[in-house]
Amino acid sequence: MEPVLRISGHGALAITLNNLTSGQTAVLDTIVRSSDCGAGSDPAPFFFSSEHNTAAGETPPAMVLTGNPGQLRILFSLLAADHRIPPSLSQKGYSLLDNYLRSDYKIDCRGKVLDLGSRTHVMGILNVTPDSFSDGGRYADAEPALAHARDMAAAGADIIDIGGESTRPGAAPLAQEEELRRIIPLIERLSAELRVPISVDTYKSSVAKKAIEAGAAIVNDISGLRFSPDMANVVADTGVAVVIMHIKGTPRDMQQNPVYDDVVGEVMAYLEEGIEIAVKAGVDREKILIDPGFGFGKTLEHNLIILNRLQEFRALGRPILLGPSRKKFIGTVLGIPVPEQRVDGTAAAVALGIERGARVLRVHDVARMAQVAKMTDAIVKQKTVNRD
Ligand code: HH2
Repeated sequence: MEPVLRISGHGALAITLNNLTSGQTAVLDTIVRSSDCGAGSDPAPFFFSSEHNTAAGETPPAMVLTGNPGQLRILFSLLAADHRIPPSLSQKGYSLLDNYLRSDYKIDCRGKVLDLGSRTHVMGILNVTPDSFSDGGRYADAEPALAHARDMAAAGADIIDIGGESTRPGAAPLAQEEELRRIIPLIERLSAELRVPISVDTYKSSVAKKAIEAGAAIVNDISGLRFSPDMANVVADTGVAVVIMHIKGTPRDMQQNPVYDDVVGEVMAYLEEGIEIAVKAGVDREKILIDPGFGFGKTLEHNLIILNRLQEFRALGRPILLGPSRKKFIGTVLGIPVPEQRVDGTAAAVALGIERGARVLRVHDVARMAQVAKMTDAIVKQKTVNRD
């Protein structure tokens, strides 16, 4: 079995290594013990067995390697020079580190460049639907929809995400003609009028194609390019940016007892495969964003684990978009059944998400979440400056 590596932490990082052979573990142990890797005033790197995995029996325990980025780079260079260790291990280690520490993401959306490294960006939600879980019916007509999009742009939205089909739990698929009827005139108007890029929230490649012709610069696909076999080609051929989101099941059945062995590992694997599907079809990797998909085939606990361990998704090397806005998991924790009253809970999820690496927030309450993002950015930036 190939070694599998995971990373987390800031300052001192922790890399979890699964599937190491006992020989590889012994070599790594010797290398770590025999070198402080230029630790200086920092603690020396540490290599140990992860406790919660040692009772597993036949499967070797997960090992954990800790150290600051400089130390870990030195360790991987020592590993690369050791013939007993497969070269893939140190290569994976280097790319894991590079991805995890990367923050200079810039997404070119048909000439409108989103500099995600400079600050957290806000994607304002425009649901042109009669039945969305939070704002269904409010923007179903053209005039209120246009006014809301303009308001969100004025309030600080960096992207307007337009969706014609609700994907709330239990929702049935909508016919393509109706979805197009709802969104295309708005996309035409708003992409011509607003300075911010327009994103289309659809999993249908035929709808995405027409939306791009109408001016959309981003495809936001809740199925991560899986529901429409042609979606990756449409994105590749048109050169637009794409959000690859994780879902388990379909909107209709996704909340019927979703089960995972390892929710973070499985969601990451799905997103990684989605990135490979896109790149294979010819999509520029630099135009891909990833999203763990809050509420899409996840229990309350799954959503909380994902948010708590969001930093691990940075290992995929693509900017993270988060969509916790007003969702049920927030209502469940707070005991608030009305989605519009979940704004403070959304703010908590947004602030913590940014601290753990989210670069784009998909939200209903643009003005308030733009403030939360600005304040959280200021705190997070300060921490980074002090560490340097
Ligand atoms: N959530 C919803 C829809 N699209 N796209 C991304 N990338 N991430 C999300 O979390 C996400 C999404 C569901 O929320 P909403 O659009 O407000 O509701 P509805 O599907 O009922 O229209």
